[in-house]
Amino acid sequence: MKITDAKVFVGGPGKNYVTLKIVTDQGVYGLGDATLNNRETLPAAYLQDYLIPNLIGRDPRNSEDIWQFFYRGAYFRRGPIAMAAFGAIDMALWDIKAKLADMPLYQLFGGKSRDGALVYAHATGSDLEDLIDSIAFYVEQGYKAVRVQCGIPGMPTKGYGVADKGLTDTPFITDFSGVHPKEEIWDTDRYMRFMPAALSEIRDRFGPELKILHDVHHRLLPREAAEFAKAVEHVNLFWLEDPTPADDQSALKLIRQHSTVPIAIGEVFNSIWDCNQLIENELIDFIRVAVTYAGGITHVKRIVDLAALHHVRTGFHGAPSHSPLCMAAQAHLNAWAPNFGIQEYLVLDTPECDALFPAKHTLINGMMYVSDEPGLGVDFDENEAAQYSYKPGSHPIVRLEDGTLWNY
Ligand code: KDG
Ligand code: MG
Repeated sequence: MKITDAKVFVGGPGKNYVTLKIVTDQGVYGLGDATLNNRETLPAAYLQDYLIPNLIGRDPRNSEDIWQFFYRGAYFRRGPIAMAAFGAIDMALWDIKAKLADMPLYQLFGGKSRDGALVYAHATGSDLEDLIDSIAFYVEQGYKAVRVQCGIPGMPTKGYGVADKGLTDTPFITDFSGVHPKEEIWDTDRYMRFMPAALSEIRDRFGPELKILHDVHHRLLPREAAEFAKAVEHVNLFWLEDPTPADDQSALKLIRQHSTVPIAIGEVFNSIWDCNQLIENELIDFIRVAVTYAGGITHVKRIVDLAALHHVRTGFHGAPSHSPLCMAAQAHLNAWAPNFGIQEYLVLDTPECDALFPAKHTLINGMMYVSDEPGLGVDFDENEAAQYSYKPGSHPIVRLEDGTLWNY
């Protein structure tokens, strides 16, 4: 069996999805996602210029050897662009493998450990009352877990994760007016004065059952993060996400010394080498890698297995950064993983997105049910894709009030 062709498509409804299609001499094809948010043309070029020419003629069933060939063969290892490109190839090869077996992908990992996987929604408000309305909206829809992000009084711009248009607006964060980023202003003191009390009030309003998550989005220094984690301990958060930028992994020790609040980190990690020490030293509770950014199913499954040895559960990234293909790969891992925790999931199933990526995975009452179709269970309509193309866009950047550049 041989790979005869592979194509990359960039574009989609409201997003620059990077979709890879690998075609074989037996008519079976596989699909993968290489969408690297706001840098989409780069994994696409890596695939087109270097990886695809080396894929043609290989046996697609040898997904492990192909992964090692690209990872070791590049000499310069890791990095989000390369790992997203390898991730798409790997996802597509697992898709082919499961289609050949005529099984849904989770069967190749060891079958289902659960029927539905818990997901969390994003609640957002420009102030606390708005946020409470937004949480109530998701609770009424049956969600058991909600991430809560709030505008901070007195902060000149809205703060991370706060949507522009009210309670159900998806904060896509990409500004498609070009590659020059908009600027936001961050003020740690205002955040530290407001957010712990706001989280307490949310807990009081919604009671003990609701799983409440909050994303600091890398904004605090280690000592501040420890103070924050201590201050919110009584709120009983499901997790506190990215309290500090995790490049300095020893910072997490300080948080642990001061608080038992569960910590979730990893959406910017792209390899096991970014998180093995955090996991082995049991400094985190949830690992947030995404199948796309972290080298595909082959590599992420290794991270999940290492995490399981250290009581670290999964909480894969699922912002509207990834295409339904990555979300499906994660849904199959979620169905299997003995150490599954939760899945971030923003409903993107607009009619346009469903037409581009037809699939039968379902979301009912805040639980995700993986489809039993062979493979990933997501298709890609090339005729639909023909109407989309790449649109330049950017994340905002963040500065302190005096102009100092800060962490987005
Ligand atoms: O591209 C950046 C986004 O994926 C990120 O800001 C989303 O932090 C995020 C989250 O938790 O979903
Ligand atoms: Mg996050």
